[in-house]
Order: sequence, then structure tokens, then C-alpha cells
Amino acid sequence: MAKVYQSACPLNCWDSCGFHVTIEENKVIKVDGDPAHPITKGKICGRGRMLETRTNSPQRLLYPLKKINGEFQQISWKQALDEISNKLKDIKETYGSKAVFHSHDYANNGILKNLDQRFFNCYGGVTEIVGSLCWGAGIEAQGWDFGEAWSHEPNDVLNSKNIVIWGRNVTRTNMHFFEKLQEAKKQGAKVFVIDPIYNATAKMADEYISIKPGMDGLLAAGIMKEILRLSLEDRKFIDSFTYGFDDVLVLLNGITLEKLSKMTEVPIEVMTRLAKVFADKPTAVFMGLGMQRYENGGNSVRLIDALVAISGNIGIAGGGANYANRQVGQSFAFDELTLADRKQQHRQFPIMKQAEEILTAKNPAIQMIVVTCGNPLTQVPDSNTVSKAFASVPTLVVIEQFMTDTAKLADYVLPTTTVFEEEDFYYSSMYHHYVNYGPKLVDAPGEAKSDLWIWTQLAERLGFGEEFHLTRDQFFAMALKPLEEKGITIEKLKEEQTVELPVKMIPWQDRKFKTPSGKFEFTSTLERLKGNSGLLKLSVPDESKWSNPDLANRYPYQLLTIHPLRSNHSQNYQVWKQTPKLKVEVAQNIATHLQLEEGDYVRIWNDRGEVKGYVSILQKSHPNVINIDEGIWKEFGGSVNNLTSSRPSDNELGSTLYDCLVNIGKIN
Ligand SMILES: Nc1nc2c(c(=O)[nH]1)N[C@H]1C(S)=C(S)[C@@H](COP(=O)(O)OP(=O)(O)OC[C@H]3O[C@@H](n4cnc5c(=O)[nH]c(N)nc54)[C@H](O)[C@@H]3O)O[C@H]1N2
Ligand SMILES: Nc1nc2c(c(=O)[nH]1)N[C@H]1C(S)=C(S)[C@@H](COP(=O)(O)OP(=O)(O)OC[C@H]3O[C@@H](n4cnc5c(=O)[nH]c(N)nc54)[C@H](O)[C@@H]3O)O[C@H]1N2
Ligand code: SF4
Ligand SMILES: [Mo]
Repeated sequence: MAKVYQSACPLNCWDSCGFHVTIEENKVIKVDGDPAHPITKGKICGRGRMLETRTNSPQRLLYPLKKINGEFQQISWKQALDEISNKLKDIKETYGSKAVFHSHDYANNGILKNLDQRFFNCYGGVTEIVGSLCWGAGIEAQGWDFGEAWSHEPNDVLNSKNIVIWGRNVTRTNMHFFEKLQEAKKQGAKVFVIDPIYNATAKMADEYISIKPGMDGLLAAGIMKEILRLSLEDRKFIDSFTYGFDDVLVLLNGITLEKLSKMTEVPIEVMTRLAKVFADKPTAVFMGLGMQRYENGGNSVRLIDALVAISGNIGIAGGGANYANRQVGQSFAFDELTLADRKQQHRQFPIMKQAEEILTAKNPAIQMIVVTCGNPLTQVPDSNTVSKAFASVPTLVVIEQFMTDTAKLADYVLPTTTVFEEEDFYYSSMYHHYVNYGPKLVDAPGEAKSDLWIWTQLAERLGFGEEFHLTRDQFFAMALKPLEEKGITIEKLKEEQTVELPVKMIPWQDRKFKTPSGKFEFTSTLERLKGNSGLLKLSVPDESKWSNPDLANRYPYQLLTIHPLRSNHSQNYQVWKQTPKLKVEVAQNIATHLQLEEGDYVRIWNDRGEVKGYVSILQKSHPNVINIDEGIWKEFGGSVNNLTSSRPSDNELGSTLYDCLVNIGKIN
């Protein structure tokens, strides 16, 4: 008989939903939203529902595989684990543990997924990833300005008079925030959307502001100039709680509004109107992550933070420079979980540059790559170099559920469980502050095993098995230790399914910032201490007519590769009912200029690579913009990351995935 159980979404997503999962005879039948979950309220997206299809898919990896003479052959777990652990032993003895590179991302937001780091730390410390393709530039930027990237709790938006959605594709990527927006709008709040693409959120907005990609910092500067000209700034906040305001004045006085309007391609009267909106408090800004995936991404977020600060919208109900909420992740005891103090050796590769670093690494060169919770061949920029790098290493081990582009390249593929086949608890530091519990509901198919089982088996063979001789409950308790005194335990989480974390609901209400000066910093003292200027800049993307006119002549169009509607990155394309096709969305002016029609087959290229796909015309988007949704597999026409650049952002910790010029032509 079918029975419904509570569970949780593991996907890397803003919303971290609670689930109702129907199980019949050890099989997942249906995945729905948990009506009792405070954010989910019974509604989930297609990606969540498709976890049923993914779990039951005949394409699931079921047995350990080893590549022999270019072909995968099924081997036993014993053979796979013995061979991999022997290689790990030999590598450590001969080259040192740093000769192993751990390539990972955050495909699964379970707390126990962090135990991969426990394994590699106990092994002796490996070459690790630093930075993030996803949100790195903005997190670092808010670290400089506030001392931390913290957001307001979801319901606080109902206190806002004005809500500015700055480059977040809310309807598509953050659906439960969209519901809150609708509620706020019903109560009379005005919604503004700043985005180069006229997306579904823009359609519901009171005003859509079309902007040239990568120019958000300059728009913030223009609005600040108007706020100051009209004397709308919050003098009290600036004088009492900020540092470096004189530097902002110097910066803004060095450029005219006309120039800012020309560069952002936003009319001056819009800047004036937005100045008044920011002064009509409380005004909340909700930044997305797309707009910081540019060379100037960190600086763009800093200029938006500065705008929110001078208008006095920080630390007040209904205000805020909302980006991510790191308070959530900071609630757990990661050092104990990962045994951070156990590593003896240590080396870091920036996540963007992992391919180049692998190809050039010396002392030691990379001998083995282990991939967990990631699909770097599809998701990391400059795929052609990534392919070359991952193919160049003697041993590539990929722990996966599906035969992805990365898995295809592997020497060993180890089949792993999906969310409903193991117990964990799930959280996301992107939007809300609730943690969800997910029990084991069904057995894994074939011989698929959890990541934790794999680490435990390898640890036994490498002589540190005792560090994994803990039950899941013991690991959970370890992670939740800092919350114990507030009454949050694994027992409570199991009983209540969803628990609210004790975070600050309105950050910076006490005006005590986590910066070295204790103030909001327009000029970063943290950066000054490192010998840098720490000043805000009026910077532009690396690939633009303002910074590289020759390149812009050859490649006149800006390529965005935003997140797909019906897939979480590369995770869902293979289970769609219809075979995916690469869709090339082009601005109307490009279509007119090149006489492109809906459905035309086109090539998009730059010096790094090319892809081919079918035209779809974007209505009302900013001129000269092309979009191809990210994540599509090679066999369906991908990867779009053939075209993107591996340069890091201005503060080194973010990506420049959308800072990408291309050309386009029809294939006859
Ligand atoms: N459906 C779906 N939802 C997802 C995911 C998914 O893969 N699919 N992934 C999840 C993850 S990991 C993340 S990081 C989040 C990302 O969530 P979002 O930040 O919402 O998504 P992005 O696709 O990165 O880009 C968002 C918006 O930024 C706009 N944009 C691009 N460049 C600029 C610019 O220069 N200026 C401005 N103002 N806007 C710009 C794009 O047009 C797009 O509307 O989504 C999460 N949710
Ligand atoms: N061009 C372009 N590139 C992008 C982006 C973009 O906007 N444009 N977005 C970037 C962003 S925001 C992000 S977050 C990254 C995401 O990059 P990734 O996290 O690498 O992307 P996913 O497609 O989610 O791939 C994760 C893989 O992990 C596997 N997996 C799922 N669960 C588990 C598990 O429990 N254990 C193990 N071992 N494996 C599991 C899945 O099957 C999947 O193949 O991509 C980045 N890349
Ligand atoms: S992918 Fe996001 S919105 Fe969809 S079910 Fe999972 S957490 Fe909810
Ligand atoms: Mo992300």
C-alpha cells in the first residue's frame, strides 16, 4: 500500500523545500511539496518532482565501473575500493597527498556530504578548490562591506515599501520568494526588476529596468549621484555607522551622469526615479547571483551595498542588501565534522582555474582527481581546457548517479545513492533559515552506495577507519553541537521535520558590523591591511567595448548562460520526456540585423570554442544580448561552457561566466 512520508529537497537551490514523498513497495511513486513546511507550503518546482524520475531512471549507474582499453567494464566494489585505495597509498608515499585533487561542487545540500573533506583531511590533506563559480564574488564583496553576507528572513519583505529585484530570476530559480513578492505587491509594495532579460518576474513588476549586462555597479553609482544631488541620503546613518564616505564622494564626482547613462544604457530619468525609490524607505534590494558573474562582479555588489547604505536601508525592517544568508551555514560545526586540523599538507586551486592548474601543477603534479557532487566537464568554464586537464591525469575517479560528461572521461565510476536512498538533513545558505530532515525511504538500486559508505570503506583500507566508525546520528549530533544549547538536536529535527535556525532576522539592526572598524565600510580596511586600496571602483566587464574594443568588434554580442527552468544545472536534461535541444535566445535587434527567424539553426563562437543550436527570439530584452541556458550535456549540443572564460572575478573568488563576448551566424 502506498504511504506518504516527509522528506526534503537536496538540490542546490534558494528554496530548500520540504517534501511529501509517496512510497509503494520500496519504490518512490511521487514527490510533492510538504503543506506544513513554512516556506514550501505544499508547492514545489519541476526539478523537485523530477527527483522521482531521477531515482527510478533506467539510466542510473548501478555497478562500479573501470575503464579498460577505452571501454567501461563492471567490477566488484572490492576490486574498485582495493585498487583506488592502493593508488591513494602509492601516491601519498611517492608524491605526497597533495598530488590528489578533489574536484567538487554542491549538487547535494546534505550536511553529511561534507564528510568527503573529512576523508581527504584524514588522508593527509589534498589539493582543494577555493572560490565558487556560483556566488564567490558577491560573498567576498559583502565580507568587505559588512563583514558577512547575511540576509533578512523571508517574511521581512512584507515590511518593504519598495522591492528591487536586482538580477535574480525569481520565478524560475526562487519560486517561493515569488509568492512573497506577490503578497507584498498585494499589500501595496512596488516591485522593480533590473535585468538585461525581460523575464517572468519583470512581467509582474511595476517597473522593468533594462540594463547592459555587467553594468550594475555603474547604475548604482548613477543612483547614488542622484540621491546626493537631491539631498536624499541618510546623513545620520552615514555619519555614525559608516567608514570611507569621502572616498565615495571622490569616486562619484569623477564621472558624469551622462557617461554613466551611456555606459549602463539606462536613461538618466530612470536613475533619478530610482534615487527617490531608495529614499522612500524601507526599500529592500534582492540581488541575484547572475549579475556578479563578471570580472567586475565583486565591485558591482559593493556599489549596490553602498547605495543601500547611503539611502539608510541597512538594519531596518523591510530593507537590506539581500544576497545570501551565510548565517545558515555558519550554524553548524564544520571543523569537527571535517576534521580540518588533520591535514598535514595543503594546496588550493581556484575553482575557475582548476583546469589550467591541473595541467601545470608541479611539486607534485596531479596524479589522481576525485570528483564528488559535481559535473566539472559541463559546469566549469572553458570546457575544452577542462576536458584536456581531466584527461591528462593518470587516474580520474568520479562518484556519480548518472553517466555524465565527466563520468564518461573517468577511469573509475562509483555508483552512488539519490536523496531518498539515504538519511541526511538539508539546508541552503541562499534564502531561508529552515533546516529539513530527510529519512532513508527506499533501498538503492543495483549496487549503488552512499558517498559516506564509500569514504568509510576507503578509510578502512587507508588506516583511518576509526574516524568513520560513527553512526549517522553521531555525525548529525556533531554538526548540530553549536545549536544544542538552543534546544536544536537531531531528535527534535527528526520529530519536527523542519526546524528554524536561531539566526538574526534583520541583520545589522544593532549597527554593529563585522568589519575591522565595526562600521559599514565603503572603503575596505580589510583590504587596506593587505596592502590594497580597498576603494570602490567604477569598473566594467573584462569583455566589453569599454575595456576591449578590438574583441568587441570581432565578437559584438554578450552571452549570458543563465540557469535552466527545468533542470538544476546539468542534473535533469537526461530524464526529460523529450530529447533536449540547445536553445539560443537572441535579442530582437540581433534577429533583425542578421535576419534570424525562430527555429533557425545557428553557430555561436568565440576564440575559446563554439556551440550550435536553434534560435528563439527574446522579447523586450536588452539589445545585443544572447542567452543559452547552462547545464546542457554534450550529447544534446553542450556544453555552453565551451564559450566561457576561466578568468576569476576582481576579488579572485568568483567566476566570470557571463562576462563573455561571442558572435553568431546562421548555418544553412
Ligand atoms: N530552475 C533552476 N533554479 C535554480 C537553479 C537551476 O539550475 N535551475 N540553480 C540554483 C543555483 S545553484 C543558483 S546559484 C541560483 C541562481 O539564481 P539566479 O541568480 O536567479 O539565477 P541566474 O541564472 O544565475 O541569473 C539570474 C538573473 O540574472 C540576470 N543577469 C545576468 N547578467 C546580469 C547583469 O549583468 N545584470 C543584471 N542586473 N542581471 C543580470 C539574468 O538575466 C537572470 O534573470 O538558482 C538556483 N535555482
Ligand atoms: N555557463 C555557466 N556555468 C555555470 C553556471 C552558469 O550560470 N552558467 N552556474 C554555476 C553554478 S551557480 C553552480 S552552483 C555550478 C553547479 O555545478 P555542479 O554542481 O557541478 O552541477 P550539477 O549539474 O548540479 O552537477 C552535479 C553532479 O552531481 C551529481 N550528484 C547529485 N547528487 C549527488 C550525491 O549525493 N553524490 C554525488 N557524488 N554526486 C551527486 C549529479 O548527478 C550531477 O551530475 O555550475 C556553475 N556553472
Ligand atoms: S529545486 Fe528548489 S524549488 Fe524545486 S523543490 Fe527543490 S528546493 Fe524546492
Ligand atoms: Mo549556484
